[in-house]
Amino acid sequence: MNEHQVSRVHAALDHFCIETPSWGFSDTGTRFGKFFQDAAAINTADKLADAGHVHALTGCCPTVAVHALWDFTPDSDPAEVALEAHRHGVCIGAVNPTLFQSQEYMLGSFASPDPAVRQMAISHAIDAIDIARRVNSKLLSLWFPDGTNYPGQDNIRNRKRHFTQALQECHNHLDENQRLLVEYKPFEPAFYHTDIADWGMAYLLAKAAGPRAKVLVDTGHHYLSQNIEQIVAWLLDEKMLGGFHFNDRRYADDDLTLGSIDPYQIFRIFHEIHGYAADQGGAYPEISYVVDQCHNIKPKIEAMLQTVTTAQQLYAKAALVNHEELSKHQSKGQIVDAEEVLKKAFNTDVTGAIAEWRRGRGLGADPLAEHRASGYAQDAARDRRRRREEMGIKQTVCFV
Ligand code: PSV
Ligand code: MN
Repeated sequence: MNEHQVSRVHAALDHFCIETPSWGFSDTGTRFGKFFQDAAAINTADKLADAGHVHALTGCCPTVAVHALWDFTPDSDPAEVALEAHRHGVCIGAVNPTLFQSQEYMLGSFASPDPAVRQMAISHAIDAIDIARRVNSKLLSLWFPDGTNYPGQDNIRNRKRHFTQALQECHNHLDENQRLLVEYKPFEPAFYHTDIADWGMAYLLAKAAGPRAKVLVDTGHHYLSQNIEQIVAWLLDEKMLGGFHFNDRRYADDDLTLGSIDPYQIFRIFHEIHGYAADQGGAYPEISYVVDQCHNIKPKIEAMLQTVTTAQQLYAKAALVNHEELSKHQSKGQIVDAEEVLKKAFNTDVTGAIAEWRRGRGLGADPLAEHRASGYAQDAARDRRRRREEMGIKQTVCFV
């Protein structure tokens, strides 16, 4: 890599932050069960400690996404949670209302046919906006389980209108500096139709909700072979891209660690973002990058570090695309040369430049190796095993 390339990598890393999810540090699994780890977080304080540790090692994860019902009990003081985060060197990021586990939501939340349930869901989302305000977060991130399981089960157009109204109501409660993100998903847990099934539906609902509503792209929430970078390009062009939930998948919403299956796809997504910024004279749009993964058979922190460092690498590689050369080839229809511009950037080894960037910030060159050498996981396992015993929690553990 020449000096110019190294400085492009450094400039990209200087502004690239990725938020870790509180739920990525606790025991999670699939619907077929969980495999327990002693070192997994028991409570919100543990999750924030783990998130702080990941940030201390990587220097690029200063915020933590939280889920309203998982991280805030009805009697907990949000300001205390924010303080706890600060104690670990991080801040609270996106606040996610939890609209998918209460029994009332069997037929949906914002789109439930029962007006009382719709009201309950809206009140919970408004409470989450209040939590966001009190923890100084600018983001309310909304995902809904809503949909139906059988043809004829409910009126799809009515449900769409319920969503529009409810999102408008939420939008009315936002502060000037807060934003609302609408996430889409084609199926699961509803299997006949999902109310916000794709980016077009999320786009229309966000538009109808108000100017501070944008679309959130979860990379796992697409049908196989869908061109996600095209969706990203369109949303960027419409100024409607609000954020990402990053994970990888082989089949559907597999929630695997980022880049484990298809790193080139994430590179192509980042390329669209760098290309857009280049067209805007180097100004990057405000995009929230959040990890959303459920690594149930990898040690939690190691999996998080893998995802974060992979995101940095791919973001850095995509920053190396030579846009002038690319558009020259594009305008002449030089397909092979145009594609080679992307491949050349993707195949560049950025490891040295990233290590240098880390050293410049007083960080170790290899976060995973640093983590393993730190003994953090062993200490957490010992402490959390003892606390679980004291709490009367008995579980067979698969590994530390
Ligand atoms: C749903 O599959 C989802 O992607 C939403 O973003 C939730 O908030 C998250 O997963 C919870 O695991
Ligand atoms: Mn998600």
